[in-house]
Parts: sequence; C-alpha cells; structure tokens
Amino acid sequence: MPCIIHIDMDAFYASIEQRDNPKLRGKPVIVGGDPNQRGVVATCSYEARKFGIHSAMSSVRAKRKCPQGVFVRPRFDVYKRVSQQIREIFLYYTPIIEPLSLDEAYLDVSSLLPVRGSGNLIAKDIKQRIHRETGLTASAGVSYNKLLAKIGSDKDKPDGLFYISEKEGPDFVKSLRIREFFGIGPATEERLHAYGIYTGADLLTWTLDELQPIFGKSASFYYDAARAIDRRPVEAHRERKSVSVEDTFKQDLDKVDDMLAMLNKQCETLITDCARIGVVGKTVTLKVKFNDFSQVTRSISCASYFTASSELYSLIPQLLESARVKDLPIRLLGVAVSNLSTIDDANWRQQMPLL
Ligand code: DCP
Ligand code: MG
Repeated sequence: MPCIIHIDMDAFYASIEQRDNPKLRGKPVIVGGDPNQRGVVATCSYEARKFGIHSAMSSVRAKRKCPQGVFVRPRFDVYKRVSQQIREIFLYYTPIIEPLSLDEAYLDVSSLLPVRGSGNLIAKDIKQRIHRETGLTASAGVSYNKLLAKIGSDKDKPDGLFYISEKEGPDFVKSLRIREFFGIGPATEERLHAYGIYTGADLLTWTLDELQPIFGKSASFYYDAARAIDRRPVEAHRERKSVSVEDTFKQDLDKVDDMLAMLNKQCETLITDCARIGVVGKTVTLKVKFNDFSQVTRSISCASYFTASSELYSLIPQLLESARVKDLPIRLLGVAVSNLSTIDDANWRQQMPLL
C-alpha cells in the first residue's frame, strides 16, 4: 500500500503576517481587500475565525462581524517565497510532490517507509522542519491514498496530524459529510442533498449506473470514494494549464438572467481559486451544455491578466450570446481561465487595494 501525506499550512497568509509583525499576534487578522472597496477576504487568523469570518466573504461583512479585526493587504511575493521554501523541505523527503496551491501539496513517501518506520513519524518530522525553518505551523493528513490524506489534513487543524489506516478507511468515509469529499462544492452538495445523499454512508448505497447521471465522467471516482478507494497517483511536475469551475443544474436554465447570475457567481469563485493556487490568466472560456447534451465553448483573450471577478464577468454576456447557438435550455455552465502566469503583487494590486 502506498503512503501519502497531504500537508496544508494553517491560516497561511494570516500566519505569515502574524509572524512578520508581532503586533498582529493573538489578534483577529484579516488578509484581503479593502472593506471600503468591495474587496474580499483571502483568509484570516484563527482568532478571526471565532467571529465567523472565512475566505471569500466580502470584507464589508467581515468588518461588520468583527469591528476590531485588523485588515491587512496581501503580500503575494512573500507568500510565494515561503511556498518555495516549503517545497524545498518536501524535496528532502521525496521527489514525488504534487503541489495543489501555494500552501498545500501531496507527497508520496511510500519508499521512505522501510527506513522511517511510519507515515506518522515522517509527517511529524516534516511539520517540525517546516516550523523550524519558516516559523509557521502546518497540518498533515496521512493515509494510503490522496482522498483520505487530504480529508485527514483538515480534521485536526491547526498544527494537526491525522492518520487513517487501511482498516479505518471505509468506516471513516461512511461518517463523512458529502461536502467533505474532494471536488464537491456548495452547488453539487445541494444537488446531492436533493437525491438524499448527505453522507458517505448514503453515497455507498448507490450503484455505479445510478451515479452516472449525477456525476457524469466523475461517477466512478465517487463510487470508489464511497469505498475509501482512490487510485489517483501523486503526480509530480504536473503543470496546471487552466483553472475552472462548472455547475450542472438540478433544473435546466432557460432565462438569460438566471444564466448570467450563475456565471457571475462562478467568476467570483474562479478568481478566489486563482488566488489560492497562486496564478492569474489572460484567457477566459465559457462552456455551455444544452439539454440535448451537445456542448459549445467560446473564448476571449485579453492583453492583461484578470485579477478581479468584475473584469472576468464583463466579458461573459458576449460569450454567452455567441455560445447559445441553439435556443435550448441549458444543463451546465462553466467558466475557465487559461494562459496562466504566477501571481505577484503587481498584477494583483487592483483586486486588493491598500486600506
Ligand atoms: N485563499 C484565497 N481565497 C480563498 C481561499 C484561500 O485567497 N477563497 C488563499 C489564502 C489562504 C491560502 O489561499 O491563506 C490557503 O488556503 P486554505 O484554504 O488552505 O486556507 P488557510 O491556509 O488560510 O487556512 P486553513 O488553516 O484552514 O488551511
Ligand atoms: Mg491552509
């Protein structure tokens, strides 16, 4: 059996701000955009989470929930440097590293087991080393596949270490809320609830054929996931070509206003996902699937990078118009950003102005 570790830094941007400015320690720190300029929260310290603040919330709302919160503008160059430092630490253990964003990665440490004894010991060592070299805490999930390792790293945050053995895997998955499964966002969660699927145990009662219409291409992934099986290898050197979001609707959409409202939300999700991954893109692609299952995509490329969801959304109405080649209801909409570059302070300044 493989041994996979998923490492995820705790309150990443906020912890770095607290590390670098002692006045911020112990305080509710909110990293993100200006509450006076329609900015959003990138992340916040654990002190701020007690007030109900979380990533992607509008800064105005965050300010209302926690008036004493200290708002700090992000410093992407510093975050990128720390991210690089962490990756170098990982390389000390294994070359099989798959970064998912600036602050998280999968590591396949299977070949280290004979020397190091256990995945737990390796994870503990990695966490200590990260703390010693960066002054920051990380949480680790240790298990026999990516699915369980990733869920595990979230179970004992902050500064956590969570191990799921082969024996525990299937029961552990049964107890999960469906939201905790990889790739299930709020829209899919709602759709699954409509089918009566709330937990891993519910998912387990569905056959592969029954899951097909719900999940399409991903049906077998979720069929396996319900059984604590995940055959995806840790893929080192995988280069990301695009960032995307898509939703299949419970009921097909036939009103343009509803389509645009959905796409507006998707643009917001996409921009925050790009920030988390640490990239910006110049090309936007709209995907439309009609209720006869035919699919159309349309793209526009720009001279500068998209850093605000409003910039992205401003191109959506024309894309939608050209993609609606048939006057049929729509069952799926998606937006993707490609032509990527890594994020830096200069190309993000617009999105997150100084307070
Ligand atoms: N991020 C962002 N916008 C989001 C989510 C995240 O800009 N909607 C950024 C800020 C985070 C970093 O990505 O610090 C890592 O994301 P995580 O989801 O891992 O969140 P944190 O590391 O901040 O907190 P946690 O301790 O829950 O992992
Ligand atoms: Mg994190």
